[in-house]
Amino acid sequence: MIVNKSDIASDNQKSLQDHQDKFDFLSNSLAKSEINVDDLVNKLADFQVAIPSWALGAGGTRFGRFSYGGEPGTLEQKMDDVGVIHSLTQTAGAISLHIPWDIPTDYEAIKQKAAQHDLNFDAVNSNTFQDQKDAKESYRNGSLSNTSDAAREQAVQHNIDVIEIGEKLGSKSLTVWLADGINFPGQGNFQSALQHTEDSLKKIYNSMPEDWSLFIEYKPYEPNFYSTVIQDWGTSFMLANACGDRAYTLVDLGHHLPNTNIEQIVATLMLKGKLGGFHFNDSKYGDDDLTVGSIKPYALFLIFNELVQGMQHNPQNPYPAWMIDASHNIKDPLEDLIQSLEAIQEAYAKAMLIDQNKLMEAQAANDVTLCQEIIQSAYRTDVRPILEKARLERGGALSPIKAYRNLKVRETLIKERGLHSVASGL
Ligand SMILES: [Mn+2]
Repeated sequence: MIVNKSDIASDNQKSLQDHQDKFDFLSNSLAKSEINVDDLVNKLADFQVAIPSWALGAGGTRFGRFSYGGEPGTLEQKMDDVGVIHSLTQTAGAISLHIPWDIPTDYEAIKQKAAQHDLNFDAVNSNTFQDQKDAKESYRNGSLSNTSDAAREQAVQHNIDVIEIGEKLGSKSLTVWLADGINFPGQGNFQSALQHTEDSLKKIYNSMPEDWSLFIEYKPYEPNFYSTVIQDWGTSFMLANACGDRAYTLVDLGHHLPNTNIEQIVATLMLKGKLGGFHFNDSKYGDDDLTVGSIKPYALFLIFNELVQGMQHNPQNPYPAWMIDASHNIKDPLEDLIQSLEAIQEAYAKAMLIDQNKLMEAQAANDVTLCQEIIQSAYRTDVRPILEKARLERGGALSPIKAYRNLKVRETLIKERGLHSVASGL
């Protein structure tokens, strides 16, 4: 299914005047604080977040999975779904492929599909957290950290294969997330597991083309519940440094223990030029992969404050690769992704409203109350008219969720693919 610009434009008509009134009011009041609204609109319009190929179907837990009608059964259909989201939001201009779930069979056709939907190929993701059919070695006891030379070699080779697939599509980075770890004290040796992981990552790093980057993701627990080899940002940072200049840490919002100060991690990594990628989601208790901004929107805003500052003042840090990494257990996955994109843009826009000069003055004067006032005044501003404007100018929907429903996207997908289609991979 393709959502046409003309259909979106006619759906926008109903709320165009309302949008204009709200936008004029907001831009007038922001102009008094010497904020350039056009600049904000342009920055938002340029901000593109990748959608992973595994997020277009219903997710699930180890207890069960409730599939959603009209799920994409092929990579082509997944790209069509990202195309729908991008048409409506104008902020999902990239797809991140998971290998081996989404190996293209016809590369030219896939590249054409991407061009048709105006999508780039973001980081490719390897998978050594489950055994593949006919694989010689098992990852039951780890992949890059496995005590078996043969298992480690197989895992390294898989990552090299993923890089080759990514190269054919125009990707420029590889994301490695390892499930490696142990469930019981004494089950494994911490030092040799870490050393094996470092040695394996170096082999992968040295196999990358010169214009590629390696992103090393961390996670404190799950699937292992006693120890994870790459458990935190410090371990990832250390491994990235061991690999080289083009290896970076990847921060996934859900991969932290409760109450971790993620904004401080972001600031530290950007100062050191090592924040390569960022995965968005939200969580209440653990890695529960909820819709971005649904639980802790203020924390997301504080994180964006650091990201904005880092993007402005840390030329040593590359522009990060953005991706949504969430699981949609009961909501329509496309609606969930649209809501996430809106929450990301909202946090980004609000962070750009913070008067950094005034904040620095207040910090220098140790005026704690004023510091808080400056931050919270930005957070309390309703920036949604700016988001609407950014979408409108690029041909997107004023309200993507309403347009999605008015244009009967899910009903059409069910008609095209059937009620019982199941997204491949999950
Ligand atoms: Mn992730």
